[in-house]
Amino acid sequence: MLALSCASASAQTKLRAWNIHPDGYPVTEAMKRFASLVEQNTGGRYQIEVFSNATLGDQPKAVQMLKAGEVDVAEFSSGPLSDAAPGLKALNLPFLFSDSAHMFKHLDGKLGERFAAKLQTAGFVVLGWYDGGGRSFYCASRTINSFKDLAGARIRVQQSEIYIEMVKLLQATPVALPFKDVLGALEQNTVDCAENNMPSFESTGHYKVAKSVYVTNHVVSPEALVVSTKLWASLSPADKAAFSKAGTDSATLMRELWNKRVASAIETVTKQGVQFVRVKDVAPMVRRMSPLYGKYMADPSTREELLTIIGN
Ligand code: BDP
Repeated sequence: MLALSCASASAQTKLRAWNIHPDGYPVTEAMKRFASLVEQNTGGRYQIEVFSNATLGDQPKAVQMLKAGEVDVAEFSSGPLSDAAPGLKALNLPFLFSDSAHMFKHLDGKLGERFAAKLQTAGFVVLGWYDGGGRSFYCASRTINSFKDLAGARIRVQQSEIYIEMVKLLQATPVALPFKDVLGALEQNTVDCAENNMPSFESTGHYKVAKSVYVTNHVVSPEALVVSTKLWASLSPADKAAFSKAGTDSATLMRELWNKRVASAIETVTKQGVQFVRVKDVAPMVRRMSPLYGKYMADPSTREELLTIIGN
């Protein structure tokens, strides 16, 4: 008995998971489900502790930590992830996907496998594609009736090259800040605007300061549940299958929770007086983004995927 319990105790591996969101957020709840399924599917040999609210560091740092195998599991937005795996940049191009269904049509198929292969080469093993939703601009100090009203604004962006490029093309000033610093920056008027999906706009409290949303859905992009290649290489084939199944199941849960949270976030912020202006015609904004399309179309690491998405 004693020998048995010692053997199982020593065979237990504790893993750390990085997460940027708070409790109750779809990403957090799906990661917790992933952790409990891994534990269950491996007979308790793997235990994952989810560290939420970016307590282990901001996202660019966590991307590097995961790549180096210093954390084992994480959930990343495709913006910061694409700085470590440039082949992913195609996924962040504005107006590429019309909505999440269009995006998952590709990601749940061959294209998802191709992106996952690129990520694996860069140190990240994808176990599930989560929904990053559609991102729109919102401002504290101005009402936006056209994308031209964003010109000259200081717009907070993720610490990611493609977002910086996008905002420059709007003739605005990109201010790259960690997620947790955005509310303070809006309050202190060191930025005028930010952009995000509705669940993050609501969960962070940005809506309390930024009351004007310009609904562009300019980026519809995925997020990825990943484990380090270091952890992956240490798993037996049976444990790999157990982790993969847990990842797929957690992504299914995430997407369900996401759709509900988008609806409830819009309801909450509307009650709090947020005004939405819907973009009437995206064509002028798309034209403004054309240098980005040109750049990534000419780039051999993104071209083939872009052509596949554009063609379907
Ligand atoms: C949220 C993403 C999160 C990003 C954040 C941001 O889920 O990963 O860090 O946006 O804008 O929607 O920084």
